[in-house]
Amino acid sequence: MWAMRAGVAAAVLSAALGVATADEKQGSSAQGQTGTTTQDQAKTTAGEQAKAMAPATHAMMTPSEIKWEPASDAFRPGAKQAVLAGDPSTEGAFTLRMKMPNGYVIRPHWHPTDEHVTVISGKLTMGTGDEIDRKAAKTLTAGGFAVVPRGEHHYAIASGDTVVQVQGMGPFAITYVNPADDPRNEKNRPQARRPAPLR
Ligand SMILES: [Cu+2]
Repeated sequence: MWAMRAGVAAAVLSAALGVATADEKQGSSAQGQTGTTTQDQAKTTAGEQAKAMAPATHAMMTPSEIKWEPASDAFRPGAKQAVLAGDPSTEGAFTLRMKMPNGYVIRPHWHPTDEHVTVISGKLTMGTGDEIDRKAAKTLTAGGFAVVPRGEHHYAIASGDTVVQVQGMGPFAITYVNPADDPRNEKNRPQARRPAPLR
């Protein structure tokens, strides 16, 4: 669900174009970390290992010190985001938060990496599949948690002002099941239908 500072947002969006590659890389490094097999570990390049093992940058913040910004243009207008740790556009662990207004919907989508979601406040109704099905979905209140494996199609709906924390291994990207739901597609943007101002 998620992204980022301006520069990071661009990188994450471009990462969406290289989903297969990112998926492969992530798959091998994720398996390497859990020590599944030595073969998998051998596939992990030295560079990836160095990045994965690099120490995190120290950070401590009160809730009021978190700096919010508009969510990336991969999301419909109205959501805000804050990257708390790491850089979702590159390899390595990241933590971000997303703030959504009441009724905000993230249409069915998937990510090239696993997504860990913790509800901080409000309510998030989540479900899996290619269509939103509120009866089959589950509503998570503050303290609720979900893991969405990479590639799994899922969706989310906020009830009340809602903040969620998203953690995972980058590069993080979002692909909508239905391209018509992707606000990055020029024709889906409301402003694209407005005439250009006369000069
Ligand atoms: Cu998601």
